[in-house]
Amino acid sequence: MRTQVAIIGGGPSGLLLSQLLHRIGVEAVVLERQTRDHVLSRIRAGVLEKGMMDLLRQAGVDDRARREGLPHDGVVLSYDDDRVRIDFAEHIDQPVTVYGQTEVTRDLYDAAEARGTTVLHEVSDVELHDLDEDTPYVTFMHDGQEKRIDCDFVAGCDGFHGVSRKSIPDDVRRDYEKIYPFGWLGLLSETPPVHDELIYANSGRGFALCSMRSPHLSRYYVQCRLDDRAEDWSDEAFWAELKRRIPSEFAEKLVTGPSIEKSIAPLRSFVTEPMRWGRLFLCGDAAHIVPPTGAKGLNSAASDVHYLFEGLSQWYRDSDAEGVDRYSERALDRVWKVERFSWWMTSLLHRFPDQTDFDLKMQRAELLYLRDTPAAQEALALNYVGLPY
Ligand code: FAS
Ligand code: PHB
Repeated sequence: MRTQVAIIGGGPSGLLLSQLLHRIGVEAVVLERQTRDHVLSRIRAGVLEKGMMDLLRQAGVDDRARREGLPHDGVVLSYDDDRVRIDFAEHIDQPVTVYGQTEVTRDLYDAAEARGTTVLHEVSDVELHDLDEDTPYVTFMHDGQEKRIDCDFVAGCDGFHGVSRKSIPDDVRRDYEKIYPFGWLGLLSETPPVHDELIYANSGRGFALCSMRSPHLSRYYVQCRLDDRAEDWSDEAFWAELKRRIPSEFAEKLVTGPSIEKSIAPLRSFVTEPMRWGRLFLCGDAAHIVPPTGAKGLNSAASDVHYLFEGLSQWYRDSDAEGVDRYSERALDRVWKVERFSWWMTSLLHRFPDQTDFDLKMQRAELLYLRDTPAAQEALALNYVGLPY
């Protein structure tokens, strides 16, 4: 088999890139190790930056997101019963859109099917070859047979546990990592959200987040221990803990109900450099991970896809390598700013096991400074709604 771009991974990064390339007549094949249903069963991100919405429009896949997505002009941060609303409209007049990653991925899969772009599911043993040559190729197992795809480029969109990052030689690649001493226990419930905007809460018992997917579907998180298991938490225990962590005004009106999904995500900051080696380009979680506190994971995958798509377009349209040659530098410049914001939000809003009384005073002072300082609110708003590409 031959194609122009072999894409490893059928998550949001790989699917979005394949649909953008299709729009300009560049052929791509997506190799995904799971079934479509398995990919769609994952409950992950919930907030889309304008840049992501614009890319979905560019890919011709934004209809449902614009119809069903919820534009949000602000977000609430609280510290026990103190709180501040960050008003996006006041500072930058650019909303975010609350629309689940699951729905983004579903829309991308539907577009791939409607347009006949190739997504091979349940592949295994994917290996990347001759990446430092002009004629790279990919081998893999599919339907019980060994297959080979010859291509011009390989896009490594296969997430943190994929094969692509590890295909860059150890003496070329440098990894940067910070592991946080807690996780997030997430719960999805068919209940009305407790507030019409997201609430990020820092309390004496730890962090909590009140989010949503629609006016009838809520998504909540509480900071939990690394050795916690989702099955250790009854719904009642989750709701009781959430109520203790959010401001009492909201706790009193929280509508609880049975969980339809409950899972724990570990938190880490991670970046690999470079994001390009020869004809291989890493995108999204394959290259970097952020703690979800800044709602940046999916959105920074989107900015990678933007830079890579621009570079590939330049290559195929103008036979100009400038965009692909500068991909890693451009993508990493924004990635590190997003890593900083996600680390800062996580440090501001969580309780750490080794925190001293002085550390707690610093956290509280940071939140009160935010509450009382428009310039600080503007800085947070700029990062939350999305830095420019
Ligand atoms: P993905 O991991 O989504 O997709 C990679 C795909 O590659 C997967 O479908 C995988 O099956 C496939 N793959 C892996 N290895 C392969 C191989 N060898 N061959 C073929 N295919 C292979 N972000 C937020 O903004 N907010 C959140 O609340 C949030 N919560 C998260 C919770 C969890 C548990 C996780 C893991 C991530 C969360 N994220 C969140 C981040 C998440 O949204 C990612 O940023 C987003 O999925 C990135 O998309 P991709 O880069 O496509 O990677
Ligand atoms: C979510 O709705 O899942 C969500 C929203 C904002 C975050 C993290 C997760 O920062």
